Amino acid sequence: MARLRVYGYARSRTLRTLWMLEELGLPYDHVDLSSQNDGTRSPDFLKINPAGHIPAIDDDGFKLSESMAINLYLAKKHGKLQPPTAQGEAKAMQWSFWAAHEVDRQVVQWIVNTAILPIEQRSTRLAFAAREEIEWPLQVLNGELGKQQYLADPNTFTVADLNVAAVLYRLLFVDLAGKPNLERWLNACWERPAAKRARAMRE
Ligand SMILES: N[C@@H](CCC(=O)N[C@@H](CS)C(=O)NCC(=O)O)C(=O)O
Repeated sequence: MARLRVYGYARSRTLRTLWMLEELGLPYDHVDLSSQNDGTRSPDFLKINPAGHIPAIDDDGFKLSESMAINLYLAKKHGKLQPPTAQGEAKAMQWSFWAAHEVDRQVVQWIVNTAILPIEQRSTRLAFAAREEIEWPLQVLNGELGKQQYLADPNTFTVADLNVAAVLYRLLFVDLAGKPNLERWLNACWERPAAKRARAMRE
């Protein structure tokens, strides 16, 4: 059986997959490609993910893309970080879809326009709009985390927490005063040894 192969550089959404793989403790091969030099548009990579986005995996011939789906698949396949009930599994999907839809693109837009682009290329308008768009979702998350310690299984870290905390990686570097439950939970998730190993690949 071939080793699982993950495609994408760590300073991208591939961080989410790398964190999951570190949690699983399985051996894997990392193909460190990006959009530079047309890496994500090369004929070889388009055979892995025709959409040309990272992360993507090749698990012994089974090809999968979309960071949230990859992690849900790996948790289920290996029975690790997998909520134990059908309801818990549904909650993990709910939170993963929520993160992808409500905060992923918006967080990237905000950070790109406040910290990543050269100053002359940043748009205050886009940054402000994105920050405003995530305010309500972050309040919702903070409220839910005031009722229970983790998202899908009240007292246990699962793939739901990994997926959402990974999408919110950039919030580790901003002031979360006023959202103490979110701050506590985000720090706890990223304090995990597997999370630290994944972070070390990009920082
Ligand atoms: N919804 C996708 C988004 C994937 C995505 O946009 N990845 C970016 C990197 S963070 C990418 O592939 N950029 C390079 C390209 O599109 O060529 C996921 O969560 O996996």
